[in-house]
Amino acid sequence: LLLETKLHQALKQDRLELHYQPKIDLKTDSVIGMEALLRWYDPELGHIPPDRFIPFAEDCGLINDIGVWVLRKACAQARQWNESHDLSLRVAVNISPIHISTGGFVDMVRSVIAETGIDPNLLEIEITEMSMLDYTEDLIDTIKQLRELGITISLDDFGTGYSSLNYLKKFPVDVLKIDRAFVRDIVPEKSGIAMISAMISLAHALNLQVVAEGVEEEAELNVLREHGCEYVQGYYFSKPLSVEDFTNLIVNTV
Ligand code: G
Ligand code: G
Ligand code: NA
Ligand code: MN
Repeated sequence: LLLETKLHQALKQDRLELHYQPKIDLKTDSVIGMEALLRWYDPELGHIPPDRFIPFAEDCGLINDIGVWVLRKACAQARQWNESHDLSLRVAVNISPIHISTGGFVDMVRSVIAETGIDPNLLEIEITEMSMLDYTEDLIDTIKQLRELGITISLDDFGTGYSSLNYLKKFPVDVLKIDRAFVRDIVPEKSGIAMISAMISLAHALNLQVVAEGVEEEAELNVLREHGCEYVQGYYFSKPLSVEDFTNLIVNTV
């Protein structure tokens, strides 16, 4: 209960923060967008990682309010960066399967787009593979409506946990994000390369683009490049950055 009260207050008092991790296009080696990642610092409890408080927020019913807050904040920030620096960065926001399955989700997104003035083509929504576990026709319909607005839909943490290739052909997504567990296995194991190569081929066969997460080593990057992966994220390029640090990055490199 203490944690719930604190999280609720942090949200109401605007004390949650978003960090942004650059996404790199391997064709041009340039930053083409960023993933918004939540950070929560509590004066008494210290830094609480999203791995801990997101599942908690899903359990206690705060996740939808958090999702709206994140979407608003990320869209407003992306718009500002794009306007100030004459860029077309696409911002990716993580949305909980609980939230996206809530009635009125598409209307909410539509109003955030209107309110922040973001170009919907520069907005991406990441949903985890978990969302597909017991999907409904309503969820598929929601995703279709979001794509009709111009929003990119990506399937996060692909290959972990509940993988079933069956849903992939039913789900109208644009991008497949290969989980960093697979990237970690690239070097030095040969079977790791085979897995990555197969995942990229599968994605391309389904007309999906591929993002590899958690790229830390040049050797990993080389394998991904060789196998036609389009985009990467990871510490090799940059960890998630505060607004100030991300601003410096785009000022200096984009
Ligand atoms: O930020 P970090 O790199 O520690 O992320 C840990 C986990 O928390 C990831 O699985 C990530 O998807 C999730 N996460 C981070 N920010 C958000 C958010 O804004 N909303 C949701 N639903 N999950 C998030
Ligand atoms: O689950 P999701 O993919 O949304 O979350 C991304 C998580 O991965 C965040 O916790 C982010 O901080 C973390 N991350 C991003 N890049 C790297 C990396 O290169 N290595 C590792 N170990 N973690 C990373
Ligand atoms: Na994500
Ligand atoms: Mn992921």
